[in-house]
Amino acid sequence: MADKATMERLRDKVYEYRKDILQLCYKAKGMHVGGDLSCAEVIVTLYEYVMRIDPQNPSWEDRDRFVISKGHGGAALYLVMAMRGYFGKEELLATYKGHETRFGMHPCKTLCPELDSSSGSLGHGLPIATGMALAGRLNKKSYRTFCMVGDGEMMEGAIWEAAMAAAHYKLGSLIVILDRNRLCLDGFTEEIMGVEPVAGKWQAFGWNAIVIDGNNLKEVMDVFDHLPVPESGVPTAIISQTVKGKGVSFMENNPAYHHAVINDEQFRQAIEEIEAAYQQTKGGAKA
Ligand SMILES: Cc1ncc(C[n+]2csc(CCOP(=O)(O)OP(=O)(O)O)c2C)c(N)n1
Repeated sequence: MADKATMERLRDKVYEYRKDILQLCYKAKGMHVGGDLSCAEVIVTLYEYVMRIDPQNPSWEDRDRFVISKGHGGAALYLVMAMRGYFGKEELLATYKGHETRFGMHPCKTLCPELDSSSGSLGHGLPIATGMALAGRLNKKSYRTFCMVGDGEMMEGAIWEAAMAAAHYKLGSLIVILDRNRLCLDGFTEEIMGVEPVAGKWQAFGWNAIVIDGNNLKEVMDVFDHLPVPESGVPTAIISQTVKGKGVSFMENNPAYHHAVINDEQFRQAIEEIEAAYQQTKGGAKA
């Protein structure tokens, strides 16, 4: 269970993350900013609090694995890895999406070996993560495998093949975090291809389904503090209800900010809003 100092440290990291995402988006002249902002609390908590990792030894065999199946969120992953010291944040900020960079829009393990997997073609990350979890059991390893899936990505059939296989092979060490921000590329999921009932679908496939407010840091930390033990043999899907574009008024719930370029004035306003929210919550433990 987290103490107050840990919660405050994570809260500060979440604000730092949101400002850095905006900086990356502004500098790179375009990025999948909405979904990177929605998953802030979860991805920061995973890398700063939950996962058993060693940034000095990225290929440590016993490390927990993380696959960002919604691979267009590559910047989110690079950023939390930079925050943990896998590589320098300065290098990321200076080279993201540039020529000959190792930090392209979608994560590429060939260019960036510190990653656990490449991703980007929606639907492929969860099958990869399922294989990692199965390999862990066959190799008698105790690591967990975490996989972030988008709610638009739930429309890909391969997600459900993997979900079925994970339950069949009783992969209790596999944890999906479903970033339920209700938007996909160009609109709301329920208008484009309805995915509800989300929790019911994962349960019907033999998974634990736990619904949380994914933009509430305390709820996010709590759910990871109380994960079922891997020996339970049941994989877990955390349905993380979030707001796409969270923290920036003109981006929130706005399909135009799935992938967007932001101008000087928008960048200034966005940073001001994040900073103002930070000043308000400082002293409390709510991010
Ligand atoms: C197989 C495949 N089809 C289409 C795309 C293009 N694409 C990129 S992001 C996206 C929408 C994803 O929505 P969601 O999973 O909800 O992500 P989020 O809203 O969290 O960014 C699509 C269709 C893709 N990357 N891969």
